[in-house]
Amino acid sequence: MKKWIAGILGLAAGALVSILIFADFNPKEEVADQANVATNAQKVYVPFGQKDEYYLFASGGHSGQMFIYGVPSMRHIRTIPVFSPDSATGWGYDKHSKALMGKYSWGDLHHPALSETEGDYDGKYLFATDVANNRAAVMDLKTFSVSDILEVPNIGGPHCAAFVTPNTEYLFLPTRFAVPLGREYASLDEFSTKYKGVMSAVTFNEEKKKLEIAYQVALPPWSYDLSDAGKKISKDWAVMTTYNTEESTTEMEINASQADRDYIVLFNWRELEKMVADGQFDELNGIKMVDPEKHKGAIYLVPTAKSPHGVDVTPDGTRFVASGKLAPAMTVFSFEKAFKAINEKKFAGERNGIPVLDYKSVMEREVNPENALGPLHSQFDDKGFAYTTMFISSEIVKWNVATGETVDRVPVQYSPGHAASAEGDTVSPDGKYIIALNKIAKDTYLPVGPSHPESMQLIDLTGKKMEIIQSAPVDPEPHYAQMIKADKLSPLVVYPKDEKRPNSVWTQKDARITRNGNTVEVHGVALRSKFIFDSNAKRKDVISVKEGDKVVIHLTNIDLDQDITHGFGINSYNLNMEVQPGQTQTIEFIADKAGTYPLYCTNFCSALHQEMNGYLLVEPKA
Ligand code: K7E
Ligand code: CUA
Repeated sequence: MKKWIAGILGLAAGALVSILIFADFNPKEEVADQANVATNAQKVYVPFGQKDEYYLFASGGHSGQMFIYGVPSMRHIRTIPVFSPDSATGWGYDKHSKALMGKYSWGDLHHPALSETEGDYDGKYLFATDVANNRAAVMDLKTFSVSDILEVPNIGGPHCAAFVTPNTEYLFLPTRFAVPLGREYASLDEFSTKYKGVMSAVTFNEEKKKLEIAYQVALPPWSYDLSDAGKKISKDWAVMTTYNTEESTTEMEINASQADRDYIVLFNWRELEKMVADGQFDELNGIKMVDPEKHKGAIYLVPTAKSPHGVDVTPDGTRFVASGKLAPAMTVFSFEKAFKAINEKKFAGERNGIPVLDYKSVMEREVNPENALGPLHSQFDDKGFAYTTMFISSEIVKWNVATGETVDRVPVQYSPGHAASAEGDTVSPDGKYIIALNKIAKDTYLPVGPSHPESMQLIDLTGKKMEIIQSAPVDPEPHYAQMIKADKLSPLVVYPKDEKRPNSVWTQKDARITRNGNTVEVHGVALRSKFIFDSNAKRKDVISVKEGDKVVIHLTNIDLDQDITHGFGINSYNLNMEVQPGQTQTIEFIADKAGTYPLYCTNFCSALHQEMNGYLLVEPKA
């Protein structure tokens, strides 16, 4: 009986809903919408033979990789393996990448940063850091591959990186987790005295293609969050947010949000550089460590709304904008006001020996769009507008930096972390597009089980209203991305032939196998469609070794032809590498399993690719 009544009520409710829907239905609007869909489709359609206008370099989060998309098509073009192995490219298997990966097999890549010249992306290099295992990486945009990975000692989780200074003088790596100085054992009861939030200044030696640590700073044991480098008038400075200035050591979810205010750390890296040159540092594990309590004059604190997440410097370098995360507001601060307070030594006190500036004397305005919740990160355009992601209310809010006025908002699906605007972190953003990097896709795409992909939504900024024109599912996890004009990059077509390159072989007749004690060294070539390891042998595509031998295989791809990549996999030896046109790669292993092992080209390279194989013969020990 009850069910029956409920059924009738349900039907009635359904009818009411249909009436409301039909009452709302306007055929004209429907037609207009279709026209809109068609225009939007045109905006993102990149016809065959044409290329996308921008590259988007998107963080792969805990996949450890870097994803590359074309904008506006939003097509995934390539993945650059960085902190995790990748059998498709042999990353983590060949000698070079294996050495760079060291003992780690995963990473958590949060923030890509393009190299800059005069505050503009120069298209030369791309940096990234690994929160999981304290590493920094640099990719060369000539080859779209990693040139160096540096493990940074003394730190715990460089989350707030990488961001570069206007001429790529430094990339700074502030950390999420405080650890005891030198990462010694220390009880958490000694958190406030022994633990530190260590920030590292890393430089890139372009000639050697190496990352190096210039110095570190032993900051108070707080969690440092998103950071940004200054520009123009603030070019010698950088800012980073903090949370857990409560210094709690457990149940952070509650305990790290007690105080009404946390801080923005404002630091002058030119001053820090001078201090280090003047010997104002202690040495720890071979690294110059600056203690701001002892050496003053470079670091200041600006109080801000509790537990901020992002802080972003405006393109003209005059302001920095902090986003509240827990407070529903963005706070705009003035660099000029901060410099004035610092020059006049007008401080509101000290915290852990670091001067605290007076909030009111540095703050320009608090921006509080109605019902907007969970502001995380801001991007900018060329017209003085900021675009802030609202994690909780799932939208992007466009507002005027100079007046604080909200001008537009667009709902996104769902919960955006960062957004990335075209040339957004430069002194001259393009203002054409912004991409919302959403944490949750829910019902947006074909379902693939309980967990769904994340999503990116492309938003057109050229009209009066922001308009979503494309959406793409992405693998975990889009934290941040940078969008650069494609014509700023000029990638190699083939690796240039270089006869002096160590272990390279450029003709079939120079291919050889040599033995030195227990080491067998192969200098081979790969070409369509064969391997030649030993030009004098009866079977030129066979490598014969003895069980227990160390085998070193150098392989040069002598097809100097666009996109003719060869692979090299050894059946059941868990080895694979890729050799791009003109490249020499090396793989090293111990032949610890006797037997017969087919080897083959793993990258489809010609009509006779399937014939491109040979054998590794491992003769058993007597
Ligand atoms: Cu906001 Cu790691 Cu940039 Cu993710 S962080 S969202
Ligand atoms: Cu070479 Cu397939």
